[in-house]
Amino acid sequence: MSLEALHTELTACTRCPRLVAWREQVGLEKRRAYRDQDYWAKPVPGFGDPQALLLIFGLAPGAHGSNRTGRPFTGDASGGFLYPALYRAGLANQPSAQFPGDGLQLYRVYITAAVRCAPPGNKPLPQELKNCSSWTALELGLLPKVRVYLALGQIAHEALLAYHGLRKAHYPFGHAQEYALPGGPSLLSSYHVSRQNTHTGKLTAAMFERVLERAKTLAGI
Ligand code: DU
Ligand code: SF4
Repeated sequence: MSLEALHTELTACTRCPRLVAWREQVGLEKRRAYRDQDYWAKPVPGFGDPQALLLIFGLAPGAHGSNRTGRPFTGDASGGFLYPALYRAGLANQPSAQFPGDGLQLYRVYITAAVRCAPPGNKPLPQELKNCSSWTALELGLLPKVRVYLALGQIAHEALLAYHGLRKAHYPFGHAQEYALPGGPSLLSSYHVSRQNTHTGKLTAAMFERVLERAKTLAGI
């Protein structure tokens, strides 16, 4: 199966009833600034280079970000931090990410998330994480060159451990913490790029730049 075929199947997924209801409700109610737009309001497929060496693994779509635009981290504050950082690191051709078709391209990087539908309060339930892990398995299976995972936040970190059948007690999450997973890629983790972290100084641009440089070194980019 190709990534395009997978993404077509994915966008029809209705496995999590709570998330189906939420993604659609947000898409109908909208945020005032976006009231003239049609929200995507479906599962959000991954984006980037199919030959990626580095996989950036997020938590879930933002209600008014990728749940609106249909592309990971596109159109909200998280993406407004992430994509300029990727651009400065030489991993993207432009710093801005507004909507699919804006010309954005990633180099040697692919972005997806643990959960592909926007969850209330940005908090997926354990069952929802489990449901979406089968899409993770399919998507990662189509990205054979990935050498490094960059997990954004503890939930993403633990979802990748679960995917590899590893116990989270043996691989605790920490900012800039890294592990060589047995038989798998390296796992490097960062605080999530959410507004909550970037606007409070918990995650600064300099901190994230160092993590990206480390990810590039580990991946051989
Ligand atoms: O149609 P395509 O060239 O396979 O690209 C699909 C999609 O992926 C497009 O929106 C650009 C993006 N992409 C990328 O970001 N980096 C690449 O190296 C190749 C494709
Ligand atoms: Fe399907 Fe994942 Fe969305 Fe659940 S979160 S409905 S498994 S795409």
